[in-house]
Amino acid sequence: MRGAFIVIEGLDRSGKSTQTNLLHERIRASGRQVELFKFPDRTTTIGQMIDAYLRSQAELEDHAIHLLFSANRWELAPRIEQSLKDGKTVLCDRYAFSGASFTSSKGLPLPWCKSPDVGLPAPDLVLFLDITPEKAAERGGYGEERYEKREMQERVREVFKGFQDEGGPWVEVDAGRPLEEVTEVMWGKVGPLVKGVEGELKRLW
Ligand code: T5A
Ligand code: NA
Repeated sequence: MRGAFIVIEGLDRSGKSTQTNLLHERIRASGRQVELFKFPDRTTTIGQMIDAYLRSQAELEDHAIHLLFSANRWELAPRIEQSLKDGKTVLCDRYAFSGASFTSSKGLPLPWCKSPDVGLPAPDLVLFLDITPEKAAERGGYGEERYEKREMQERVREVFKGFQDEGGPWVEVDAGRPLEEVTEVMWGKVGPLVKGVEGELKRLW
């Protein structure tokens, strides 16, 4: 048995970080081992460049910033794999699906956007927190960062929906509902995986 790799995706302000933190606590409280990752991880050298870009304090060419987001996942991939080998559940707040969705929504071809992430660990479950851009905009803090604009979020949502149509371990969650209800729906999917999963870790895409 190895740990399960669980990715939480969704539009900006859909509640990913709130729900990922709640799941983290809940798994820990159940006595199981769990590791939390978040992308972008703004603490690394690459992450600091991404942070400056997102806060519009630095300009970067579209391909270049995309490759930095991917490099940020690659630099942490060995830690993700080790945690899974150690039997820990890995929760990941955003991953390569965000990478491909956001950059392709700027107009770059989707196959190109997916290419730098080929070979990264593939999740056993993706929980996609779906919310309308209107509802997301009503939540705190929206509009402060580069991509938090209505038209951009609408395009991103369409690309995310395309991943869902590809099949795979993709579960859509209505994130416009009250916080506790969303948590319960997510726990229903996550709970059965925290004792570990059988089989080799797969690779993207
Ligand atoms: N990006 C990311 C790329 O372009 N390429 C990539 O490869 C990657 C990985 C930053 C940006 O980077 C882009 C995508 C993003 O535009 P980020 O650091 O994850 O990504 O962004 P954050 O600003 O940290 O997070 P989000 O804006 O995405 O918000 P969350 O985590 O979805 O939402 P959360 O939990 O912070 O909640 C937002 C607010 O809503 C409330 C919360 O209390 C909070 O105030 N809330 C609810 N209110 C009512 N009902 C509910 N059910 C609620 N759930 C949460
Ligand atoms: Na977040």
